[in-house]
Amino acid sequence: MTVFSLPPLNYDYKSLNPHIDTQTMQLHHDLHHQAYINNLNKEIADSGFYKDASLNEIILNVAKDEENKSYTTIRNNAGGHYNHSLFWLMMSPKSDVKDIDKELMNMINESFDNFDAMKEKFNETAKTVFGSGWAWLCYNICDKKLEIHSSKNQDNPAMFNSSCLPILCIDVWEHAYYLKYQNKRVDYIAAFWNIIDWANVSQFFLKYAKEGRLVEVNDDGTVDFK
Ligand code: MN3
Repeated sequence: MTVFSLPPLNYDYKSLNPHIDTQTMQLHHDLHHQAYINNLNKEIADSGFYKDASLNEIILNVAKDEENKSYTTIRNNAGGHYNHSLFWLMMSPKSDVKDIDKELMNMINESFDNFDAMKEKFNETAKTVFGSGWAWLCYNICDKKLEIHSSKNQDNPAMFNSSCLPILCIDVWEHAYYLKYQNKRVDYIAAFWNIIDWANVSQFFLKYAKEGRLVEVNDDGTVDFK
């Protein structure tokens, strides 16, 4: 049976300060992400549903299993494990826009006219998620363009459209920002741009999305950049 586990962060909890505070990182990683993993492991153990599936297989197939009694629990918690695993890799204390690969920058310019227009659309989408959810920059393999989407709860865009492959995301659940920013979600979204790991985002585009593949998150939450 597949057992899912928590990936370590590639940086210290405190290293994203002042943009994301230490306590938020600790609670978010150690407790919130771990809870999705625990709930996912328990549901699979109890139900036998998806007992030998990889995390990517669950993400890409769960929407077809709406009739299953484990559907909602698996959808929420597999989404939680996948999305957070990716989110930790989207961030770095050594963020530098110069790390954006040229091919990705060309795709941004082609899809949105320019970088700032993409950023503005991403921010507006993140700001207007009602309740808990995420905003996403995705590569659409049919249109061969980048698109921006939002999702509710722990849904991932690829669950409902396997042509829509995420390369960048922001968690806008209150647990991601409330300790430092309280109700000022907009300030958290603005700060996020100071800690984006553009080298990793570029790899997600080049090695996965552009090749028509959903970023492969291993069952232990790590990603192989191959
Ligand atoms: Mn979260």
